[in-house]
Amino acid sequence: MRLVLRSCALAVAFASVVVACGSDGGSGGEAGPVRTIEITATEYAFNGDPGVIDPGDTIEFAVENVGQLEHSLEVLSSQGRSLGKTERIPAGSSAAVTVTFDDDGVYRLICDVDDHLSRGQSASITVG
Ligand SMILES: [Cu+2]
Repeated sequence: MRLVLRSCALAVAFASVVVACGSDGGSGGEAGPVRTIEITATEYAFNGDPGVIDPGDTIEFAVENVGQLEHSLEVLSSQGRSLGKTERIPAGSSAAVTVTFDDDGVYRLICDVDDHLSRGQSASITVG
């Protein structure tokens, strides 16, 4: 019982720190600086160099479709939860999606257009 009470007090203290930081910041964004990673999409692959991504990093994936078909880029957590995705990108066009990686883990980039994922259009990104 004492443990439960103690963890509640900690949670309240942490929440008030977060609120204080938010009101001081003023710039609106709660995450760190955004870094852009350029990705190309084609049939049926993603190419690009994600470099090193640490927990807490906010990444903009700038996706250029250099293939002949529509593609998209969706980021999935290690639990398979969608963290964000671009719209469908016509051939020759570009789109971007911004994702914050909160935790260590292996994340996936997939294309959710038609059967592209089953054709192998995915990549993995290791964070931390
Ligand atoms: Cu695709």
